Amino acid sequence: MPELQIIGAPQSNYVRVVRIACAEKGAPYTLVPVAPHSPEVDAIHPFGKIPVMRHGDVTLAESRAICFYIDHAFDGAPLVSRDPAEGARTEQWISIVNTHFDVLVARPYVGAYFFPGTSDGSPNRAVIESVLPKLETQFAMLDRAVAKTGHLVGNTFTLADMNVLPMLFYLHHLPESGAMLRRTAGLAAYYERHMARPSVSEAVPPPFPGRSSWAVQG
Ligand SMILES: N[C@@H](CCC(=O)N[C@@H](CS)C(=O)NCC(=O)O)C(=O)O
Repeated sequence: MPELQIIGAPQSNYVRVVRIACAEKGAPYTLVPVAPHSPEVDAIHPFGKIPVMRHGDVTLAESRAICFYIDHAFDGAPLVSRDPAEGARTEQWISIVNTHFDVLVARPYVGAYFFPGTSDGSPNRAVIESVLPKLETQFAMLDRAVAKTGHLVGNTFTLADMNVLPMLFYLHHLPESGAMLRRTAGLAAYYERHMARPSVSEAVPPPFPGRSSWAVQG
């Protein structure tokens, strides 16, 4: 079998999702740790985003498509149930998390700390304050979703869980969101439990370039 390459910096949430998926499937891969818009990435993703993937003649962009490929091309337990309703529920949670939680709340908040766009590089308080009420609502929504089984879908660890955990990792390490997560008991227990899973803990991202740790001042 040709080498499976996952291409993208390990700090990326979505690179981590794909790495967790590979580990869950037992699919060996080589990480090519390059930034968005690198030539290797631009050759595959129309907008230069990471991750992208190369496996022999197969090249793919977008984490969901890459995970589909890994799920179907490799042996191992399915990442998404083949049962229509259960599989669709997994897709539903991936879509909700990617189009609402990530884009509207988690990404602007995390960006306000790590890519603040302020003249002195300090956290962008205007963005942080505007997003915090929405974050509370989104945490409550996720808390309800995992309340019954400790998973987003059914009683197993699916791609829906793999998809949200890397986002929660950043939120856990930042001041207001970390405190909010710890106050949201069910979601906090969900986070701690699944962070300890080998596929997840083995893909902990290194700090962003120029930083020595994830510790951040509010
Ligand atoms: N929908 C894409 C999102 C990928 C994405 O936004 N990647 C970020 C890093 S986490 C990126 O490449 N950002 C650079 C940019 O948007 O220019 C996926 O699921 O793969």
